[in-house]
Amino acid sequence: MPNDQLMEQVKSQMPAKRWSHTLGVMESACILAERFGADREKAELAALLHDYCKYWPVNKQKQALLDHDAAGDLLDYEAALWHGPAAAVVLPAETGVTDAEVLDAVRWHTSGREQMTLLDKIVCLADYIEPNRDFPGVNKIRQLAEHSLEKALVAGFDSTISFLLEKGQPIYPLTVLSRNALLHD
Ligand code: DGI
Ligand code: FE
Ligand code: FE
Ligand code: FE
Repeated sequence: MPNDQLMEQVKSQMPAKRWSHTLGVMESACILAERFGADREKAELAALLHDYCKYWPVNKQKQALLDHDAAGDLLDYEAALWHGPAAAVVLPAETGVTDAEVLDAVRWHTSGREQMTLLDKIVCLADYIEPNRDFPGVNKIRQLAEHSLEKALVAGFDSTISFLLEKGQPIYPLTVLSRNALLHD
């Protein structure tokens, strides 16, 4: 378990409900790390940190991205996509966490990326299936996660993409590229 001080610091960034979600992602990430042979400590740490900036005002998220030259094409898309990349750039100064694998898993937890690492996959999938999650199809994704990280993640991205289509929202191109890449992982 990461130290109490770091736990408290993350907790202080978010409302109670998001903290429960974070604890759920930590629990699921540990289970998936054991199941698929990833570093459990790193999976748990990335899960703890993944939504660090989720409740920051969007202008603060945007400023963090700009200050670190990390905005890329993100500002052309929904603000819902900014919190992972923003966390990845602010966490070293905010928390002292500098592990590049952990920061990458945080950075890519919403969209995925084309060559997802084992750790990226575990954090992204844990975010979908943690025990508090309840959306149509989540149990199917949990079932797939018993055996295949990739099949479960494709189902996760499919549910996000369907939801966005339903709402008439833009789909971030990297989300589609990640989903397609996972089909032949
Ligand atoms: O932060 P969480 O709620 O735990 O989960 P998340 O980081 O995976 O997703 C955050 C939000 O981002 C979610 O409401 C759906 C949205 N989202 C995910 N992928 C895309 C997206 N929004 C757009 N516009 N395009 C995407 O590709
Ligand atoms: Fe998130
Ligand atoms: Fe996610
Ligand atoms: Fe999350």
